[in-house]
Amino acid sequence: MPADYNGRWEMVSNDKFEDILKAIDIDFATRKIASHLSQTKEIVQDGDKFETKTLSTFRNYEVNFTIGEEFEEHTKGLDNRKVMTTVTRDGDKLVCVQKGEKDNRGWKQWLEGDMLHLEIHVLDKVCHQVFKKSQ
Ligand code: VL7
Repeated sequence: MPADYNGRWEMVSNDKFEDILKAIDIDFATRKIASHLSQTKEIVQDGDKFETKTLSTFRNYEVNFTIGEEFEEHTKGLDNRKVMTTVTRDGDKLVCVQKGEKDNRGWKQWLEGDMLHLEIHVLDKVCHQVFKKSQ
């Protein structure tokens, strides 16, 4: 059975997030706010289909995808770019590639017990977020 990402996940750590914000040209004032946010992930997974919400007191971001199907992602409220996004599986890991203006952009997500790990990368920068299952 593939990994089950369903549920609500509360951020417990967010290492090097500001490096990512800089790499995607987020302005100083927004970085100062964004880097101190606690994020919550809400994921509804049905087989290969995912509906995801990343929530915070400042901004929310929703993106839905199906494994293996490329789509145009608009990073609305984040860096407001358009990227061509594909999410695939590598075992139980989800591997996302976001083709666009910024090289080597994407993320990897996996589970370890009741923790969800998300590694976000852009250029040579890597951020590691950990979330704990809450519901
Ligand atoms: C989503 C962060 C930050 C601009 C505001 C910060 C608001 C809360 O796509 C993502 O996750 C996947 C995998 O879990 C969803 O399916 C990452 C957060 C990206 C980029 C850019 C800062 C402005 C933080 C939305």
